[in-house]
Amino acid sequence: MDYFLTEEQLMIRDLAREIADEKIMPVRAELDEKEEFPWEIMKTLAQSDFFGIYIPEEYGGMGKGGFEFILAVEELSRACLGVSTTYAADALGTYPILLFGSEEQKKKYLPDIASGKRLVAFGLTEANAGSDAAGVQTTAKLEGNEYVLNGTKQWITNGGEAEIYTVIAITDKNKGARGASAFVVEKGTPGFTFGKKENKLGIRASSTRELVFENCRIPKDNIIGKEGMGFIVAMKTLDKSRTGVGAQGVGVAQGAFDAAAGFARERHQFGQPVISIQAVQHMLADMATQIEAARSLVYSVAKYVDCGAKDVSKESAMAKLFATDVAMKVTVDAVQVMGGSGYMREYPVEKMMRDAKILQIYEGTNQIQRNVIGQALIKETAKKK
Ligand code: COS
Repeated sequence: MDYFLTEEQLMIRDLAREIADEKIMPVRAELDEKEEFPWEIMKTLAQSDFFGIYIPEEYGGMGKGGFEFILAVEELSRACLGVSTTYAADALGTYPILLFGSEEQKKKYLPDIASGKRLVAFGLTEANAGSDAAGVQTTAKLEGNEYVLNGTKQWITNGGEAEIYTVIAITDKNKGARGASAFVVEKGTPGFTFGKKENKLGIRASSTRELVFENCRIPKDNIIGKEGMGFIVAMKTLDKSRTGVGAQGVGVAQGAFDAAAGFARERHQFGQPVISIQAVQHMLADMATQIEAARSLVYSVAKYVDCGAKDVSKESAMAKLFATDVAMKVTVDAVQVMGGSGYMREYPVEKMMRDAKILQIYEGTNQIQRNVIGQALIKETAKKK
């Protein structure tokens, strides 16, 4: 379907498509097999200014919106979710600085982020906090001109590889959600180390590690926003990033559909290509319809977020929920359409199916998305009374 993209948007999409086809597809199976971090591809993306798409020009970026960013995410995801997760998590880690950072912080960090010189990660999740975003136990205690961080963050995408970390920690444990604050912590700060690299079902090219803080001292000025704003920083960050996860869903689903439809034209059974068999056609028809519906929703919500609407929690949760459930269903069905071949590592769809699962889990499980939507509906219906 034609989404009437502008010339600039088409340029970004087509360049991302070219990188996906030429640089990612040939190596994705090997990156997955070896759990290799895609540094070469990150360098290519940096050379094409992709890390700065949504960063204002005054800080060295392209000055475009989240919509242009998700066009790139979708194309990269068509080829490999491990790679696109690395790229999208960089934006997730950057949003706290972009949305709530001081002018000094923006000047200090955004140019290096926009150029792709320094990779970013977002640290919220812990052993007992993730879905329960207010349950963070890592502490940040003010001592003179420094905050002292103690605690462990779990399952942090880009952990170990990133140089800049935006981290949520508790500054006042008596205040619940209002006792959390957000900080920038740089790799190499004494007292900041990394746990082991996780061995994952999918997105194996991406790095997932613990962040360990042991009396880690950071300058007082590294707080993002004010003390007590950490929960809101995290929520607003996720409101912004979830359309990116939706775009990942659209991309991987499209990649799986393309592989399955191409295969169904080639493989013959009962003396005909399997694509001529109605049972297969119906599966492909459902897959294509679901992908287009997901794309339409994700694009609309991304544009809505870019318009600066005050509260986008419900809409971004809907985009993430719908598109990632579609991604899971479509990738499973792509394996089914391809039968025995789909199950083999020789073909790309078994990896897509393994990769897709994380989309229903990270940046808020799809059960949490339903909670967010449900809570918004309760508020809306109360207003209408
Ligand atoms: N934007 C602005 N404010 C928000 C908000 C948002 N998106 N979501 C919640 N708030 C506010 C609430 O309005 C409330 O304010 P008051 O104290 O003034 O009433 C406060 O924050 C606490 O909200 P709530 O009571 O809803 O908090 P909960 O602890 O019940 O959290 C959800 C609810 C599910 C929304 C939250 O925990 C969440 O999103 N969890 C998932 C987080 C996630 O994605 N984790 C994945 C790891 S990070 S990759």
